[in-house]
Amino acid sequence: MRHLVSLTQYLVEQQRGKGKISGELRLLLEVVARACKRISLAVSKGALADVLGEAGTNNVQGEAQKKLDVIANETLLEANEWGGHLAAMASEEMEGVYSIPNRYPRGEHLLLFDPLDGSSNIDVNVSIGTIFSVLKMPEGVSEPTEAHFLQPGSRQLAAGYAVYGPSTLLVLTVGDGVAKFTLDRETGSWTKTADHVRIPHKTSEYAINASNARHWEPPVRRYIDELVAGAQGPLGKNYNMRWVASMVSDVHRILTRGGIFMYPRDNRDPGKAGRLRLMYEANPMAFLIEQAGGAATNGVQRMLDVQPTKLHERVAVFLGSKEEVERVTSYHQS
Ligand code: AFP
Repeated sequence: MRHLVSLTQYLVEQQRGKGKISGELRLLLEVVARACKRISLAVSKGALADVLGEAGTNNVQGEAQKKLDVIANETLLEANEWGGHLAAMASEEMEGVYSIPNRYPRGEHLLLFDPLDGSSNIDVNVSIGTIFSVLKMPEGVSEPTEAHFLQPGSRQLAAGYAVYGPSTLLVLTVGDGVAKFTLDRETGSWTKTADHVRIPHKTSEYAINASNARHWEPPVRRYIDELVAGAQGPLGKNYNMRWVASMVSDVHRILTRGGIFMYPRDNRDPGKAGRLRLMYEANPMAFLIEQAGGAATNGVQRMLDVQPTKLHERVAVFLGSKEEVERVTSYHQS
């Protein structure tokens, strides 16, 4: 029988064989993966379990919360608060930092997550996901605050996402490349189905919400015009476009077959640097993309070098196949 590698075995290898992660980080990742299984179960029940539609509340971003946003957030909090592997958590769905309650032991890690990314797709049965990022709690700090989370993405110890699609997948990096796991619903285990994933440097596929074109800044308009010009244009080849409006799904496609994903800042709201959040969307995805040989920038600098100033700050995102990301970034710099 073919030897199937489970997530646990992969993490034990990373801990004991390669010394890439600590025992506490291994426990953290296993707990997060287990929480994603529970979220996947809720998502898959859909209307049968009354998990669709609005929750009737707004999140810190002022966005109407879906019932599944709240369920996913609570699932991650409840799964992670008692294990002793975390000092605190932060979520797209919560304004402030969630410190581990005093009745539980505290660990040395910080966990950030977008519990359910792509919420606008829930009610139309399009793939959605969970994005997570792990940082180290600074030494000698007893009470974690927002300031302790404000570390550049290059400090991440691990990052990943679950995508709740035709199959439920977990895609993870601990700094030793990118591994993909498929949820085996018969055994309930995450089974490794790909390792050392590599993104092609070149691509013919791009992802952007083209309805915002009139709001884009000149470098983005120039780049998209060149893509649309195809073989007759300066890039000399035809391109295809995809936009799922679920970052996890678009990034998963890019990790699987290449492409470039863009959510640029636009002039709809000059105070906002785009729509996506740095700490729990752009940074974890940037870590994965770089580990797979791609590139990720905010248009002018490497994403993982951006110094955060606020927990929920937004950032322009250009990530995917290295050649295309470097091209559009160079247009911003020229
Ligand atoms: P929701 O979670 O509110 O659906 O937002 C999803 C998202 O943050 C990201 O997953 C998508 O790439 C992006 O927003 C889609 O934004 P547009 O709806 O403006 O295309």
